[in-house]
Amino acid sequence: MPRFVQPRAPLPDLYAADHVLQATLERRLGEVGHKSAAALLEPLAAEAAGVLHDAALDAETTPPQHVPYDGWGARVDRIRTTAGWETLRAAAARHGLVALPYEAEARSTWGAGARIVQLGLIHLYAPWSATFSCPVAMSDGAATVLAADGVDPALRERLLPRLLSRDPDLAWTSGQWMTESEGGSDVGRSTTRAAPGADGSWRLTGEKWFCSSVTSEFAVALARPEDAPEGSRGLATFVVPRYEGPDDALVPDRLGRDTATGVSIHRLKDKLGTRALPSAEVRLDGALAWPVGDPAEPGLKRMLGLVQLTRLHNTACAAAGMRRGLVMARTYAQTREAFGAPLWRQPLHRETLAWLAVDTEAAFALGALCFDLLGRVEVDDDVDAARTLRIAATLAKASTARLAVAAASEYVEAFGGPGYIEDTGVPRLLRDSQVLPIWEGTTNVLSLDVLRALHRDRALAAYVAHIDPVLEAMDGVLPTLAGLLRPVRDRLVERATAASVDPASASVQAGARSLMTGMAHLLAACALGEQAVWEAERGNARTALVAQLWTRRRLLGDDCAGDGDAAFDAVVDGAPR
Ligand code: MFK
Repeated sequence: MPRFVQPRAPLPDLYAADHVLQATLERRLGEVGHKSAAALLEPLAAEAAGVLHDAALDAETTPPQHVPYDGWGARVDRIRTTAGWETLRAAAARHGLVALPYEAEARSTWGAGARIVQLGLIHLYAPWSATFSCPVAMSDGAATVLAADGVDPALRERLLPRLLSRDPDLAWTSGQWMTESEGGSDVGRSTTRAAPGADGSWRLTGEKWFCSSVTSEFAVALARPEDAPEGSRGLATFVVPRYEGPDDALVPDRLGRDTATGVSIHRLKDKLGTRALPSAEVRLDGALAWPVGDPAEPGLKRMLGLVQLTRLHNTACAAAGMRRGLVMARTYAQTREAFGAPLWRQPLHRETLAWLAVDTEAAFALGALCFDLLGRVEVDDDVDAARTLRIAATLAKASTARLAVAAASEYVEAFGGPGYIEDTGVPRLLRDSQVLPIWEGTTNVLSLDVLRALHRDRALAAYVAHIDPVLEAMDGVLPTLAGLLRPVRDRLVERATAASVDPASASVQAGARSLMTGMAHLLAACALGEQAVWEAERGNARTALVAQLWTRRRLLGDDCAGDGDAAFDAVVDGAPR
């Protein structure tokens, strides 16, 4: 009897099959803008499903290695990475994953929408990048920090063109050395010290505990200048070169370069996931550093400019990872038969995938909202967008990371036994998703950040100023959805108002995660609702259905049993309604 082998499910065209991405680009960029964005996104999608997919497999299969000493006993602290990792690095540069939103041509083509095009790039690249998305995120954050006011122009001129280069031989990436073992979330406890030198440079001494992408050419680091006060207000932001010697020497043989004097690597982290990404414990002993801005000004605020960017990337990566799981599970459901029918024709499997698709679309809508706000801040100097982004970035990062972990567990299960087997590539979805709620602020830390934003930064006014016009726009076109959302809005505003009065009280803090989740899910419903109004006006009620399912399930606690199966064609496969 022939041996049964489950047919391998082929990957679809990742751009053509992504109706949500396409509809978002069409609305936010217009027909012409969408067309020029597609010219960039289609080739990347083809690479992601081909050469980058294989490169990621190579990078995952052979994790990076720390080589502390050379054969003669000299301390070298080299990190060996694979050819696959290098391919992913080069692709990120070539496709302008970091560069595009800073480029004059992109800004003149898409205006504030350049950030939406970047979101499309991240969406297609990140899930197939073996987490090269992490150095991409940190480099984008570093570029923003270096471009900000108050930065020494010479430092900016030396580093920014490298971060924004599309030439893989010239392009650099940046790390983010923030975390210390005393102060992971509580960054104010950091103990790394900074001492000024005579030439404008500084020397840093201390221990950095979680330094991802430790092969990057430099890192943005926090340290406390001598005589600065304790706590977060005493910290300042610095750039630390990772390698010794003049900048140009870094280019020909990046990984063979000598580690900078005063920088040493204790070891690489043995992590649950993101295994291709070299994350290290780093010792600084008088390491050379350059201040980013005036080291006498409170530096955490500058660093949080970087962190806000990485939180947005985290959101984009969460949604993109969910999309990857959905694509894989949907194609598997097409090829896998059990109990006499392919999985995708079986009501309970359809129900499961449909709800995952709803969550994926909501996460993507939140990401698109945030990238749109960011673009408007950068290109249009939109002060209102900046206020909304302050709270939206935190809500989006915290809520989508949780959704991504829950979804990844379901995707693994959707494959049955093969989902638990390493060389199917499926378990990695779960392992890699678990980092999303941890780095760049845990769910609880970000929930408390929401309280601080409500109390100190008057974030509720910005939140309401964003939500209310969306609800008004829905009134005429999608009155049922608006009718469902209004009481939710009123209840949440009441809770947020009460919380903002006394954010330090035990009961308010204990309820912070629930408040954060409610506010984030309402924001997502409105992001879906905006898209739904636009589509409904063009005769398609597909996203209205998604928005309504999301609202009933995530905001009203409705079980909605069976509704996912009925909505499968529209929600999962994008059939118009
Ligand atoms: C896939 C892509 C992923 C990318 C991966 C990158 C891997 C990198 C690995 C890592 O480095 S992960 C480590 C990241 N660490 C964190 O995210 C820290 C988490 N902890 C927090 O966010 C805490 O809330 C915080 C450290 C900010 C609390 O410290 P404080 O001293 O209580 O801060 P405070 O007083 O709330 O804020 C200090 C300043 O920052 C204030 O400005 P002023 O000094 O002018 O008053 C705040 O307004 C400002 N600020 C705080 N949170 C902000 C913010 N500004 C904008 N957005 C925020 N969210």
